[in-house]
Amino acid sequence: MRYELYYWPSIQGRGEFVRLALEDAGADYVDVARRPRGMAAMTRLLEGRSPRLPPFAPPFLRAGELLIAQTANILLYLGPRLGLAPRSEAARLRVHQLQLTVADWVAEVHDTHHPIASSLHYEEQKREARRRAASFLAERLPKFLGYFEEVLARGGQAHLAGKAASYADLSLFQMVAGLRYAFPRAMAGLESRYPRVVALHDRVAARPRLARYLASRRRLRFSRQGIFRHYPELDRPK
Ligand SMILES: N[C@@H](CCC(=O)N[C@@H](CS)C(=O)NCC(=O)O)C(=O)O
Repeated sequence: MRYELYYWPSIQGRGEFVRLALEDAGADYVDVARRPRGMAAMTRLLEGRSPRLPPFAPPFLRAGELLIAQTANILLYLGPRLGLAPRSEAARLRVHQLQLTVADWVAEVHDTHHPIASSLHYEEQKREARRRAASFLAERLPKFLGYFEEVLARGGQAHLAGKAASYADLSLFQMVAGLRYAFPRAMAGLESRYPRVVALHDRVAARPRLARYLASRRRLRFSRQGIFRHYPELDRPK
């Protein structure tokens, strides 16, 4: 099966959670919008008269006849096919639950720099962003990190869902990597409290296919266009 991933071509964004799974598995896939005329193809699917259920927003995935949107939903589908999901239904639901928690976390990270409206520039909501980021760093970031630390502690295994890695582990890696980029001072101050999360990040980064991907040009750089943005004034004060 050759998968077609549709996502904005110049940012990691939410598409990166899907890219990581495809790359880790060595799957055959096309990052459509990064190809010539790919953006037009993506726009057609978003704005054209078909399919019957159009995606609301990227990322979305074409897999044969299926067109699947919503990051966590795409990963729910891909997980078992890429060897990145546990076998039992109960364990798969647990991984999906963790992925939905990551989705909530991602939305909160986005809101640190765009607390009022995605359609406004950061510069037009700087004051609100400062307040939002301060509360995110003081309250929400420790709560999310602490939650995943506790899940790892209770599981007592190398990964969130047991011995083997799942797509939720890859996503947790991406959260740590993105947060380190966006909030280097806050993360440096917090990380020692979450040793299992940090160890998981390192374990995922060392997975052979992922390590090759992360060092390749296919891995887009973090930037001020994506979800994780570095604005020094939003980070913890020096
Ligand atoms: N809940 C969706 C959110 C998708 C989403 O917000 N996509 C962004 C890019 S990361 C977008 O293009 N949004 C356009 C819009 O919301 O109008 C998911 O997890 O996939």
